[in-house]
Amino acid sequence: MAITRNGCEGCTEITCTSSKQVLSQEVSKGINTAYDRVKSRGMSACLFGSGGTCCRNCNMGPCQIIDGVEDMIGICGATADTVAARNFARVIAAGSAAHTDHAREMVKGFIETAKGNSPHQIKDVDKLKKLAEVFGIVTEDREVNDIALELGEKALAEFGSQDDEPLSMLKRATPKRQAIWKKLGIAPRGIDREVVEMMHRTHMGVDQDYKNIMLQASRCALGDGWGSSMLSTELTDIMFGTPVPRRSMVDLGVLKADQVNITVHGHEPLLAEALCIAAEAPEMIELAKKQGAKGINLVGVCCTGNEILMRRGIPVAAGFVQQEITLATGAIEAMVVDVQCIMQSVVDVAKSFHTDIITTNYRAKMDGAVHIQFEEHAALESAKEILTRAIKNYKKRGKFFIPEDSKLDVVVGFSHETINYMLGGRFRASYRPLNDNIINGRIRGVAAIVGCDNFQLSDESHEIIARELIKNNVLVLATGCAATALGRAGLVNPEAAKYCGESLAEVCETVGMPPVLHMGSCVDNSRILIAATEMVRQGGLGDDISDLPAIGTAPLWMSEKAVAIGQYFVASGAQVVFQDLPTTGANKFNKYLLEGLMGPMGAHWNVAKDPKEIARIMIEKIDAKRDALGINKKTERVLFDMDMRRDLGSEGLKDVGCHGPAKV
Ligand code: SF4
Ligand code: MSK
Repeated sequence: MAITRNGCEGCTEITCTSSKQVLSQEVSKGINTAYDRVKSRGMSACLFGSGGTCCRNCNMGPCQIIDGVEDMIGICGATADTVAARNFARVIAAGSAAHTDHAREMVKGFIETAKGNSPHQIKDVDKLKKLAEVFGIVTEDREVNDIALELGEKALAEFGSQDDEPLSMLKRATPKRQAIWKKLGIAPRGIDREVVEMMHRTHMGVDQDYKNIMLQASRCALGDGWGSSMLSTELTDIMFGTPVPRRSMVDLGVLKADQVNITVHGHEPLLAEALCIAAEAPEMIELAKKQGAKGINLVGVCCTGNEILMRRGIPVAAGFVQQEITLATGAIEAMVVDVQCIMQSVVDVAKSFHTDIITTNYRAKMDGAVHIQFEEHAALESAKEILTRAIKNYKKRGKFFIPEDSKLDVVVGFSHETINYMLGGRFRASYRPLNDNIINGRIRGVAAIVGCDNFQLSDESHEIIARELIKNNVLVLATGCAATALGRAGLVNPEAAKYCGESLAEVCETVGMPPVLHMGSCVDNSRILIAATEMVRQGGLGDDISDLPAIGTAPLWMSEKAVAIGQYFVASGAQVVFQDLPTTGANKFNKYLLEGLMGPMGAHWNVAKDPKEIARIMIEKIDAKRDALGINKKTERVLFDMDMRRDLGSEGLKDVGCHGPAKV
């Protein structure tokens, strides 16, 4: 039995039914997965690495520091706190860089769309105009594409801006938060600049004060949350459509025995959207039929999956931890990948089958994969070339196994606009009903469960936390692979109201919404920032995000992006709870993250290993905010009468394009 970095035994056991089913079949015999590798590693993780005190920032090292031991500081004199802070800040810089490079591609794709050089069009004109206003762009009496082009160009300029002016999107934050950023000098300027400055300040012999390092780490993370991630989400919505509630399915049972199965895996939706359009082209369907298939079944993996799930209702087969297992079904003709979270091992797993791994982005190639460059200016042609290669593999398919019963209904598409309409109705869209329900105690608070899944920690954590929260009347917002895991657990569905505490169940049943609202991919955590800010703006819950009875967790974080997200939540005033942080080897710095950030930021990190303990902390923090707001009084329970149902907007889901709670 392996001992993981947490010293925890046995948490590598797979609990997911569909994964277990696939791995128990003859077809997947001999396939080596990450679960096997974690088990066979047979040694504890390096204490210096996991505690954050191994430094290799210069060639006098690597230096392994032991906090409190005189001779065990760096050759240069760097202390454990400096080293751990530099390492932590570099994780944030790397995570922010990933979101930023993704966002830049989306903005460039948006500009090409505005110029008419892509198969896409501006779909959400209302949102375009609202965002244009944020950038000070005149919208009256102008062509849609004209406004979009100016917006795209202004947005692109913010990546490389050398001015000391704060990013335009920061204006969307509460005045109090903007004042905090200004006072601390952490309002991000150019998005790329903050990553560069972070890397510079963590170079040998530059910033050696952990508190000062965390100021820049916050600025860098805010440049991600309120800059690149928010730009990506908003421009993607404008171009591909802002998500509205729709039904779909998750888990490996969405693969189809008699169709060409193609998975799209990664993050940038430009390619996935083009594949969706191309897969409907008559000549592609005809080609599939010629190969003996009944059609083309495009399904998602990881966050590209979440993007097309949210906007098109295309099923998600798997989250991060299931990517190898998806291939081990033997039923995949091609796994088409772009950037981020693609394990190199998928190439090896695919070799046991007829499956092609198709890389599509010059920045992300893999030895042994087929590379077909996706060209945005010829998006449909690229997409068709990729599909053709995949379709032609269908005839080569050998033995396969699809766990057909493993597919769960989900209702997804909860953008912050949807939540607005859903609760307030089309004609009086507002967060007022949500705030009122929090104030009157029907909804105890709001919790975000976001981020990855991970082979080193129990894969049931998301579900355990979510069940505890909704049982205690806490509404859950979910993104990324966490949302997929919660979908697999049957919680992203209005019927899951039966697992809620009485008052949250009543709200969910009245509106017809799930108690876990799927808000999209990992860049879409910026939706949560906007939703939280709207709640503040609506009134009655304080004057900053830090006053809200709201909290986030990324329990199974794997990617550096999750730490960047955690830090932009904290620097925006929202507390977060993770299962571990690579900072435990540095006492003062660790304490600063877990307590000290409260002073300047109004929020801090929390750590708890056990999922039930995470839920307990989240509820405790929510209650503390309710106490501070003076809304934690026990109120007499009031049953919903017809007027209250109308107030809650029981027509909500219908308003945004669906047909009422029962038929969403
Ligand atoms: Fe060692 Fe200092 Fe160089 Fe880091 S920067 S490797 S602590 S000498
Ligand atoms: S894909 S970053 S494992 S959420 Fe966004 Fe999932 Fe985390 Fe990758």
